[in-house]
Amino acid sequence: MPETSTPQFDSIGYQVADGVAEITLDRPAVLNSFTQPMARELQAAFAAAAADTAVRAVLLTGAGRAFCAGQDLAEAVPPDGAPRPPIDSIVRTTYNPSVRAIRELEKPVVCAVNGVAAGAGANLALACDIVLAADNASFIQAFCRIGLVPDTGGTFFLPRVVGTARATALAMLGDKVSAAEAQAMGMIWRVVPAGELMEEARRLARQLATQPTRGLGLIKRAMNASAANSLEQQLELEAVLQAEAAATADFDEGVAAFMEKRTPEFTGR
Ligand code: T3D
Repeated sequence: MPETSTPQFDSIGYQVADGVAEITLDRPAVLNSFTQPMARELQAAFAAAAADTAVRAVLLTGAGRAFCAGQDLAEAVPPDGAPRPPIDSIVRTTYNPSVRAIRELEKPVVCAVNGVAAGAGANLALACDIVLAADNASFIQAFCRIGLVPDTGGTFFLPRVVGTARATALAMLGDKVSAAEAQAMGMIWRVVPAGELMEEARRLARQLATQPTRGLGLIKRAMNASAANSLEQQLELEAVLQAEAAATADFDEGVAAFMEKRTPEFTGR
């Protein structure tokens, strides 16, 4: 077994069990809104999950009654006339690397949206691979309510998952979208009764952690590229990725198990 040490953070929970790194946004008094230190910790947590071969899936959630209320507005606009930090720099150092950390991790990321997901919090959820939401959760593109533009990849992910018409209306109106509406418009994978959310999200993440990890990572690479590729480019990429997937021990195991009519035991190699 590789030696791993569990990193400790101030505003992020990080635990590894059963092949799953569970990452919890943990500033519940302010609905887990983002400060720059919290974002740095989130990025470090994803880096730890990437480096740890025992981690084969990630589960992202929030502590308390919210998933994440976006940027901590007290940090973005300090009271009493203190100088305001440049917002473009906050976006570049807080949100952009966090989205990249999720999209570039070649392991599945499940998001359990346990309550309101607003602003950057809503779009952080959309950056994940499979999103479950509690039936009392909601999604708000809150940016327009304070004169801002969706960030954290919102203008990338949202039109792709719900279409331009809905994405534009959500971004310009800032309406609260219930979990059921989010599922109906294809924004998330599934709504779960609030009391069952974490059990279901952990079951799903553990299930993913027993699957062919490298193959799942390659599926993610294909999905990432799909947004910008032509059909021809994507067909070629699929051929390249298939060669990489077929060279894994998990492919050998999957075929052998099929032929021998037994359950495969994937190792993530
Ligand atoms: O740097 C930049 O600005 C650029 C980057 C921008 C990225 C963004 O995410 S911009 C969008 C920022 N987020 C928002 O505008 C959402 C603000 N929050 C809300 O609209 C509401 O809190 C919610 C709709 C999310 C939830 O409403 P509700 O009624 O359930 O809760 P609440 O009472 O409003 O909030 C509870 C507490 O959390 C409250 O503190 P208190 O009064 O108990 O001491 C509230 O101030 C605090 N809180 C909630 N959201 C934030 C926050 N504190 C700081 N920043 C927040 N974003």
